Amino acid sequence: MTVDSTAARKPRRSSGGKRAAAKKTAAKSAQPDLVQLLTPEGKRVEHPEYSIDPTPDELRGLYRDMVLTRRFDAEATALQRQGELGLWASLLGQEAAQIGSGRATREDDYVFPTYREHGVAWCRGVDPVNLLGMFRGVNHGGWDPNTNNFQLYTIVIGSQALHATGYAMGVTKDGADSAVIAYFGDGASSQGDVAEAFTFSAVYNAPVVFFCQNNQWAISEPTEKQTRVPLYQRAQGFGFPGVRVDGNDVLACLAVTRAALERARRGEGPTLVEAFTYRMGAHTTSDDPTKYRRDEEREAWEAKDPIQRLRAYLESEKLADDTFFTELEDESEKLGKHVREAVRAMPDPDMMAIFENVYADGSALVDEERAQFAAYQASFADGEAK
Ligand SMILES: Cc1ncc(C[n+]2csc(CCOP(=O)(O)OP(=O)(O)O)c2C)c(N)n1
Ligand SMILES: [Mg+2]
Repeated sequence: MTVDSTAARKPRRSSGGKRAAAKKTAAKSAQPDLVQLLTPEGKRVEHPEYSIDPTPDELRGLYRDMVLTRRFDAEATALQRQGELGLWASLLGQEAAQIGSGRATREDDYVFPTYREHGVAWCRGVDPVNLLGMFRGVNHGGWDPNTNNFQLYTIVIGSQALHATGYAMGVTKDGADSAVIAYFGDGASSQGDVAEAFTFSAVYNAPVVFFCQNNQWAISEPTEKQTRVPLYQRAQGFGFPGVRVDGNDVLACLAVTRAALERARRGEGPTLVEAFTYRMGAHTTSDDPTKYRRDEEREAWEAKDPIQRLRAYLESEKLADDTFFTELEDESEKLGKHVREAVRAMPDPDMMAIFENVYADGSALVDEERAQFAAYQASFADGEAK
């Protein structure tokens, strides 16, 4: 007889009190271990490890960042629907995760994004119009990474975690005291690149923060298909701390990321931050989430909207008045109009530009391809079409 089956035959607890206690413990351990500083209703709560005391100006600034980012994102989606962009990956719902973590970075820190980090790009001072150039297909990336220490968007899932780790190892060799942050998603956490990045960053004690936005979906795959344990717990197996933060709480995201970056700067190595959030929109404009997820799920997350909860706090504490909200609305509309006009005015690139910047010193193969393409184009000239 096995120990387990003996245990199974033990009489059940008869005391109602004991049963209730056991239920409570089980319920507690099943709950995600979430760092939260602002409840979904907009109430400030304290956390013993992550205290933060932003000024009213800073709070209004975070709110403004989120509102403008959402407005820009909505304009980009509309532009794609009208044929002005090839594709758009919306950040709707993830504003707090991105603005909180983005505002935690220092100017000399270095950021490695995925393709959805429009809010982080905003915090780094990247011109939003440049983000759209890439999705319109008129440039090779859109911005110089070294101007704002913000790498180009990376579509190859998880690969930037390795780039960030290598960069962070370089920071240590340079003797600099800056830190690096790599963004990726719940789906990316299953990639080998991410596991390799965890291993290297841990053993080389690299000053890198892994910021995983768990938005519950990797296109149509739910997080349950990525992991059997909460994602932040993965870090423990690699030998560095992991923390789960309410990704719809901008204050908690700011505090947790700031602490992780400071830890990295002190030479204490990597941290995994799992921002527990939700992708309220489609994966990209090519996706239709109604095919694989229920409206009720989205509605439940809408009640935890990152912008609404900060607004509720600003209003209840009288930290912002009607003039502030009205002016911000005007500013949002101006931003939408500005990016729309700027995108439409973008000149089409020269057809041959695709062959530029492939290799720094050129390549015989690219030269051959360029010549072939030029000949093909020339074949369409008047009277010469074959
Ligand atoms: C190496 C690689 N495999 C597959 C894809 C196709 N792909 C694009 S986005 C995506 C899902 C990523 O999900 P997640 O990491 O959760 O990020 P999210 O899109 O939710 O922000 C996949 C599989 C890719 N771009 N790169
Ligand atoms: Mg995801």
